[in-house]
Amino acid sequence: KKSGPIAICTWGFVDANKTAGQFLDAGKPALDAVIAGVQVEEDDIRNTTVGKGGAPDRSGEVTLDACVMNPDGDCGAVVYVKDYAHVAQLARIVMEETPHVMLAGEGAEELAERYGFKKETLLTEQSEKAYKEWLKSPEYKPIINIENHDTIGLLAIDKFGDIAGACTTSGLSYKMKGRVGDSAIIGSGLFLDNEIGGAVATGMGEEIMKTVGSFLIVELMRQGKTPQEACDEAVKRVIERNPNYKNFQVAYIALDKQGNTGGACIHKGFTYEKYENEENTRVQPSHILN
Ligand code: SD4
Repeated sequence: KKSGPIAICTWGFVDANKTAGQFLDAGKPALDAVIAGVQVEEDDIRNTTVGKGGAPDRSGEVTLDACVMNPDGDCGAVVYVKDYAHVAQLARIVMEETPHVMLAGEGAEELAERYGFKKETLLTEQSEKAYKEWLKSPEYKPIINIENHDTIGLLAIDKFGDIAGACTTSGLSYKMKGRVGDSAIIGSGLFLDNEIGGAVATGMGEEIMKTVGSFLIVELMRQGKTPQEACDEAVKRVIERNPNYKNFQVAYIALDKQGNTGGACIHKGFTYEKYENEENTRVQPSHILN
């Protein structure tokens, strides 16, 4: 079966996923589609976990992490980026225009400036207000499902059958200064192999990194598991090694080269979007806890 175009993304990001799907339908390469898709959320100030409007760290600063992968297996990532919202595109610049895979902080910001990215304040009136409220009793307690709006990871298969992916976030709200999560870590927040398929993650980044979740899923698919079976196994890996799993969310979605998709999470409430045959639908993944 020849698959594609297909786009899937974490959480309820209908507009982002449709944008990616429409790029694919227009014959654009998967990498263009995933970046255009996630940019919808990087620009949406209502999303408190991605780009502009993202929650700050506990010192009040918004810092973004993102990565991308293309069908050739090339990848790029940026971490701890201030003042530039389009970090998935910036990760692409790292991939395509530098000899490196990952740039952090000032170095990444200088690259953004050099490539004409728009410099802007990422803290909004709303996110500043929420931060000031949080400061009144500053407790670090990541929320499990932020109204089905959170980090966006997007995977796509284009008309040529090639797979690309992107993942972008402001990280966990009120994280420690300097904290970097899974979303920019190739193999954790995102991994793909154009021969096999791809996976992206959302939720408690520390747990995703400890189990290298997205890489695990792709390798399980390589061994013959379906995307659904592979996602289930990756969630199982997390809960087996951490008895505290009731207190955090981890969710994965995956697709294989044939266009099959799957998703799994710890806590019910996470969903993913799937665009195929010019239609976008919401999919309920499997879950461990109600
Ligand atoms: C992180 N995984 O920085 C991201 C945050 C996230 O649902 O996905 N929240 O750990």
